[in-house]
Amino acid sequence: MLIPTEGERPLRILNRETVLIRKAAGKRIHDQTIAANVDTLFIVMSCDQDFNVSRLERYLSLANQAKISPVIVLTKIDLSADTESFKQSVISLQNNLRIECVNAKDYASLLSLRTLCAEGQTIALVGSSGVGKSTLINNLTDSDQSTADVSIEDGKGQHTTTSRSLHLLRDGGLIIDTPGIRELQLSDCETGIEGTFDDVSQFLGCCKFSNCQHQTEKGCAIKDALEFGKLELRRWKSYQKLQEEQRLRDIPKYEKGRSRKS
Ligand SMILES: Nc1nc2c(ncn2[C@@H]2O[C@H](COP(=O)(O)OP(=O)(O)OP(=O)(O)O)[C@@H](O)[C@H]2O)c(=O)[nH]1
Ligand SMILES: [Mg+2]
Ligand SMILES: [Zn+2]
Repeated sequence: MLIPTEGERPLRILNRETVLIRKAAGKRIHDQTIAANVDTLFIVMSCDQDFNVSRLERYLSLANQAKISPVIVLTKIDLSADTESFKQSVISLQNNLRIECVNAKDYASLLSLRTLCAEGQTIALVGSSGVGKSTLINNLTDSDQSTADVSIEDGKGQHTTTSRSLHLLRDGGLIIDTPGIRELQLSDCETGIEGTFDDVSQFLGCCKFSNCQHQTEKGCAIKDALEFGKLELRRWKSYQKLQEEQRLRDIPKYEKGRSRKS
């Protein structure tokens, strides 16, 4: 971990060019900055029961909102009999999405990730507890972050990393370890969601009625797209869920009950 030594003072505070923000856990609505001036977001997910496409869509929305290049890092390929099927589920999510399948414990397997680790590059890691974020850091840097085995019963991590930390990559760049987040709550993220779901957005605004609710209306472009197999139902539902969360986030608390009933 990079800790300023005695006598070292910040020379300059850089402007925030990119900011990763999430909604903080808890009842009160407030934002929490995860990291700033990040070039690449490693979205880490393991090839086991942690794997979840909807959660990946959440993380992709976060990256797209911040205009940070996402890389999906699928870990624990050494423990999976069918890495290819995990990879195939990810490929369709976004055009030109970079996917790297690794054994985070094996340095040789990280060769392709290292091309992103050069001097001048800053990387942040996000993903559930136990997927191997700190293991990756330990192999890409000279740091010694604590790691711990996942639970035998449910395969979940133990929330070993409890705070964010910045590390110098052996290849010259910087990398930020973060505590595991299982249920990422998006902050103001409408543009990021639209960007992540361009298969959906291409039909929005194409319905006959401009106030179409995409339910039973005639001339609904979304309904037609679903019916004719041009849009996947899971993607549409996932998009709706994220946008609904955005809508509720913007409604003051006392109105939320009313909004759900109506
Ligand atoms: N076999 C195998 N084990 C891995 C791999 N990646 C991580 N592990 C193991 O998975 C466990 C959890 O790894 P961590 O690096 O602590 O996971 P983390 O994402 O940092 O977890 P939190 O700090 O709790 O958020 C450790 O026992 C690692 O050795 C991998 O690619 N293959
Ligand atoms: Mg960790
Ligand atoms: Zn419609």
